[in-house]
Amino acid sequence: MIITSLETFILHVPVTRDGIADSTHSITHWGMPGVMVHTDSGKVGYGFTGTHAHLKSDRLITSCIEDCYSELLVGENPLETERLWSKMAYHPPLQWVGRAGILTMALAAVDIALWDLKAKEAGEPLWRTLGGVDDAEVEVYNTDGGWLNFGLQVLVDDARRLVEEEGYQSIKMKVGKEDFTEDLRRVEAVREVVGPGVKLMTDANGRWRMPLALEVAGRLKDYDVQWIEEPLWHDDVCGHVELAEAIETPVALGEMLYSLAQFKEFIACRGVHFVQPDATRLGGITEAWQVSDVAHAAGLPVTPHAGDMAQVQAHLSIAHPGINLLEFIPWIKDCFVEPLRIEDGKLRAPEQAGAGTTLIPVALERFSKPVS
Ligand code: 0YR
Ligand code: MG
Repeated sequence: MIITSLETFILHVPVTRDGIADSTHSITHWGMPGVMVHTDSGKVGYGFTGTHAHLKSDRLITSCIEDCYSELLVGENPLETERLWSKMAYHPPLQWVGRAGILTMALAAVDIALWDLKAKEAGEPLWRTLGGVDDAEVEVYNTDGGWLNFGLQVLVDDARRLVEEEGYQSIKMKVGKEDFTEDLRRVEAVREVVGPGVKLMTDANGRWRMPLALEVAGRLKDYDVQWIEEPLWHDDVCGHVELAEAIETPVALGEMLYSLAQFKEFIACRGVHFVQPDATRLGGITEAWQVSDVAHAAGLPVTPHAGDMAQVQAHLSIAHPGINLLEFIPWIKDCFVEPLRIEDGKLRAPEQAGAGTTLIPVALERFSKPVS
C-alpha cells in the first residue's frame, strides 16, 4: 500500500450544553483539525487532534499537515508507522521550529490516521492490532458533569444523574474558583450527593500557584478525592514534586505534556501519581504507547486524557496493560461510524476495523470549517 495524498479537515462540534468552563478555558465547541490519508488501495485513514475550536490556530495545524508532513509521506508505505513517525518527528527543519505544540498535534493527527490504516488493512479494531485481548476491563470516568461555570444545583444534579442514571462509578469535577473556599464547598456537596462509594476526581487545569496549591489541595483529603489534576502550571516539575510530597491526595497530570521526555522527567522525579498521556497532543498512538510503557514500568497507573474524547484511546486503553481507567466526554461521539459505547461505566470494546476515527459524511458536512 502506498500513500497517495493527505486531505485535511477542521470540524467544530458543539459541546453538549451552551458552553462549559474550567479554571482556564471557556468553550462552546470542540475543535477537530484532522486528516484523511488516502492510499492506492482505496483505504482511507482518519486521524485528528483536539482543540478549543479556534479556527486560526486550527488552521496552523492543518497547514502543518498539508505543507510539511504531506511531502514526507506521499509515496511511502503507511504500514511502517514507527519509521514514518521518526521521519516526521525528527525532520531537521521541523524539529528546529517545534518539538511541542502545533507540530506535535499535527503529528498526532497523522500518526493516528496511519494506525487507523494499519488496523483497517489487518481487518480488525486497533486494540487487537496493538495486542489487546477481548476481555480487558477498562473503567470509564465522565468529566462532562463537573464544569466550573455550573451553579451548585446544576453541579450536584449532574453528578447524581451520571452516577444514578448513567451508571458511572467515577466522575471528575473542576476546581480553581476565584475563591477557593467555594471549591471546597462544591467538592463537599458533590461527595455528599454521590456517597462514599463513587470515585471523585478533581481538576484545577493548571490554575493554582504555590503556596495556595498546598493549602487547597491539602484539604481535598477531607472529601476522599481520588486525585488532584494539574494543580500547578503544566511545566513546573519541581512544584509538582513538592506538592506530591506534601499532600495526601495523589497528583494527576499529563494532558498538556507534548513528549515522552517531559513525562520521563515527571515520572523520574515522582511529581505525578496518575499519568495522563493524550495521544492527540503527544505524537499520536506511537508516542502515547511509549509513555504508557514508561509509566507502567515505574509502577504508576495510566489514565489517558480525552483530547480525542476517548474515541481513539479506547483502543490504547484496551490493549495497554497499564491502563484500567479512561476519561470520557461525549461531545463528538456521534461524528463517527462507530461511536464509543459505555455501559455501566465500562468500555465496550469497539468492533469495527480501524482506530474508531472514521467520520460519517454528515458530520463532515455539518461541522466542517474551511481549512484555508
Ligand atoms: C475544556 N480534562 C480536561 C477541556 C479537559 C478540559 O477546557 O478541554 O477541561 O480537556 O482538563 O481533564
Ligand atoms: Mg484535565
